[in-house]
Amino acid sequence: MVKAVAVLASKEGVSGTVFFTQEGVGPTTVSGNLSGLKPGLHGFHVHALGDTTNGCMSTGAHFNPGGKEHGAPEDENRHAGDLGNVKVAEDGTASFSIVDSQIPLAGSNSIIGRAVVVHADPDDLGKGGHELSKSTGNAGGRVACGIIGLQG
Ligand SMILES: [Cu+2]
Ligand SMILES: [Zn+2]
Repeated sequence: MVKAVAVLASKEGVSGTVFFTQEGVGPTTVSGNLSGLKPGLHGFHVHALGDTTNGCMSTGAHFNPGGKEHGAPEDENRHAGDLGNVKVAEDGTASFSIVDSQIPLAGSNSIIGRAVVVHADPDDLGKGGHELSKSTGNAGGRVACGIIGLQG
């Protein structure tokens, strides 16, 4: 079992912890809690770079080793980093558990050292018809992020 964790914090008061586990070459389970967010859906992605020198802006684009378009987690044509949305309750918190097969914790497409990003707005999953739908899901600003690191 490989385990990883990302600690999220932001100047806007968003905080949280996201855990990743993978057994062998099976799917990766992503679970965690967030707080300080506006109620509703928020885009949730793995971005390519674990670089926060310029805050969440320097984490690059959605992790996309397959050179595909932005999409929903269940789509064939999606970025590996496209984890869809997290749903935030009226109290500003979210807790979630996502199982995904495109974000391994080992091997050439490993997400270790990359970043998890929470956005200000809903991810339209590539279907919104906006000019950004096929690249970012038009999910708005990056309100919190954390670097994905190995956990013992
Ligand atoms: Cu993103
Ligand atoms: Zn994407």
